[in-house]
Amino acid sequence: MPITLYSVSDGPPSLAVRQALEYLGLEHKLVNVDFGIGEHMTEEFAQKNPQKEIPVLDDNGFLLGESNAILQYLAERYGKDDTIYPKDPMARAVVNHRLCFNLSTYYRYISEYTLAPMFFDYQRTPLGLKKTHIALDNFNTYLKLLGKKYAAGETVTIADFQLVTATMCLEAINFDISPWPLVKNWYDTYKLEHPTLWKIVEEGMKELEAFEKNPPDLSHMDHPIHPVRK
Ligand SMILES: N[C@@H](CCC(=O)N[C@@H](CS)C(=O)NCC(=O)O)C(=O)O
Repeated sequence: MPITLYSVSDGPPSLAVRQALEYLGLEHKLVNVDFGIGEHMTEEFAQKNPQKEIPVLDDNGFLLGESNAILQYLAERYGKDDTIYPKDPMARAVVNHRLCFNLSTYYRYISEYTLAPMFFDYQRTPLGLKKTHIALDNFNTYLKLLGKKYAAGETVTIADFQLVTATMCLEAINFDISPWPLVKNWYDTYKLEHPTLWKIVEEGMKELEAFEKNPPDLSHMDHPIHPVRK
């Protein structure tokens, strides 16, 4: 049985995992989960992921949620070498640090500012903007301290897959990242050096760009957490 990924076409965590599948050359089936109709909130989906979140990996019956865990699993199980997830403890610690930073701060702040008001009844506030600046300041500093081409070293790792998808949310709302020159340079380099991976991300970015201009109508949704725009 091939690998199945339950994903959403404009979801940054899904797009991060899709880049790993592409990079590793893994045959897989993509099952699109329809966020708009709340397919991920059904009891059937909860059997796959009790958190009712997308993505979920199904590797021959082995079910795994949380995109960071999925990336780590795919790289460890299927990586031909250890480039995208180094075995050396210090190099791996830096990758893990970036993955944690993305989950706790970078993607969190960026998605709260960019995506939440796109889909739900939230506003972009000065506090949200401040947090986004903090996220970018932090990442710019990490790039400076490391002094390498990519987020955790000279070559792309699974951390870049996440950080790139988070950064594209800013591009989708036409947010200028040039005041963070190292982030901008890293992002541009990634697009240039990894066009096939970037294409996966870009497709999601275009969808978000369209939603930014024409917000989706989710008024029918009964969301357990987010206020729905009526
Ligand atoms: N920490 C999770 C987050 C996944 C996540 O938040 N996915 C979004 C779609 S992009 C989702 O399923 N949200 C559920 C909802 O808003 O109802 C991961 O990295 O996999």
